[in-house]
Amino acid sequence: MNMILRRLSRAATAGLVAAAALTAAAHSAEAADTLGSAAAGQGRYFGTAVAAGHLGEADYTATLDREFGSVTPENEMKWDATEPSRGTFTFTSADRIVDHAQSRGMDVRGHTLVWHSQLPSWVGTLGASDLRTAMKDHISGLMGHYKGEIHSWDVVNEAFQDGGSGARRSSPFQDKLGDGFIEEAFRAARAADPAAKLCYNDYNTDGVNAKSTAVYNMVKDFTSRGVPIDCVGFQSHFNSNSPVPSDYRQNLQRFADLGVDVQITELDIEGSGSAQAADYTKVVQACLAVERCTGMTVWGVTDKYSWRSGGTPLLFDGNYAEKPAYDAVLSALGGSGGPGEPGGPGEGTATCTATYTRTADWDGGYNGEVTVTAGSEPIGSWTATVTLPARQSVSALWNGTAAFNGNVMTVRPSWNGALAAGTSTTFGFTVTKNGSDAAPAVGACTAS
Ligand code: 9MR
Repeated sequence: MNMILRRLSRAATAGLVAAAALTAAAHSAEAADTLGSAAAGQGRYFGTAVAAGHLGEADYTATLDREFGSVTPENEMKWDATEPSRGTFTFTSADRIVDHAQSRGMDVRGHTLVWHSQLPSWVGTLGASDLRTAMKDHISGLMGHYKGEIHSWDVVNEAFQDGGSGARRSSPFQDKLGDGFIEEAFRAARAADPAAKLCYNDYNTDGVNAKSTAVYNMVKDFTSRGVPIDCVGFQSHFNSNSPVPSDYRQNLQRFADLGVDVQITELDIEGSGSAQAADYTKVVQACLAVERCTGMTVWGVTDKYSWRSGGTPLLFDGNYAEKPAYDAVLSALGGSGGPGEPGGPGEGTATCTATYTRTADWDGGYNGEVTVTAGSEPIGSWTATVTLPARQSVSALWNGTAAFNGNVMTVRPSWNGALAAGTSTTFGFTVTKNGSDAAPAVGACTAS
């Protein structure tokens, strides 16, 4: 059953059936000139966190409705908001967001079922057996209310400590139920809404590190034992203390290789201008390079309502103007108006440069690396040529695809074609010397 049909159960009671079906159709017919439609063209969703309290602001909803294909209630589905006292559920604010999204054809991410924070105090007073029951009741009550209406749920959020230990974080759940609370939560979630993707979500797990490896080991254990888990969420809150990791893509890929989807769930990057734009490009390219990265969510519509508003980490400024980061994301998603598209910023002026360095050397061979840098306009793709000295041959190539004509190797991007203005990517290759230690010549870079 598709999402629109499944939505009818709760939407019907609110009298929204016709509107939901009609606007969903209209949404999918839009041209790919918005974040949501460009991402959809790549088989991904592009979403944002939403606060119910801002839905009355015309510019906020206009931007939300135009640009995004998925929404995550920023606080409205958390335990303190939905079950402030035991057994009494309140869905007013969350329903407002879900109804708004559905009436405009947007999908909804659920955030979050079991978390140590924004937890009403009554939960912490329960003994182990009562707490287990309360946790399962919370999951079934909340998921049941939105059954069939949420594409992915953060079932457990932030259960691991920061730092090198890979240990679980202290919480009422961890302290009273032990490590097993996580799988108990996932099993209860599968029973409550079998159609929803069930995710584990955390922060500082975006690169390969002790914390992400601890989560990785848990997911590996779950998949090997048949504990129901479908995806891992990477919050991706970045700033100068916590920059976009250089192994971000590799980290997403190693989780995907376990057989789960990966999602970027709370993306924001403090900064401004082209540096911020370049970081956003890296994140989008990493997701697009991983087949099982099914979508991205930024943690808010506008800088002025961000939890880190001082760091201006989002795609729209406080007046809802598109920032360079917005252009970079749209461009990386291949949206129209992007590089090389009619009317796009790169049309006719896309340029790049390529520079070569030898990065490793041994008796019989060496590794070369070429850095491709976009000029003053964003580029959608590039081509670089490397001419090898006589006798040398290439035995391996990474971050690019090669075609050979005699001793000329023409390299095109594999996943790393789109570059924001002034930003770079690299490809590398291993050469067998066959008795020649001469350097290869890197020819002109062409961009489109
Ligand atoms: O953005 C949310 C902010 O409005 C709340 O005050 C805060 C309270 O804990 O939670 C923020 O969202 C967090 C999310 O739920 C989980 N990951 C970290 C997010 C930023 O703190």
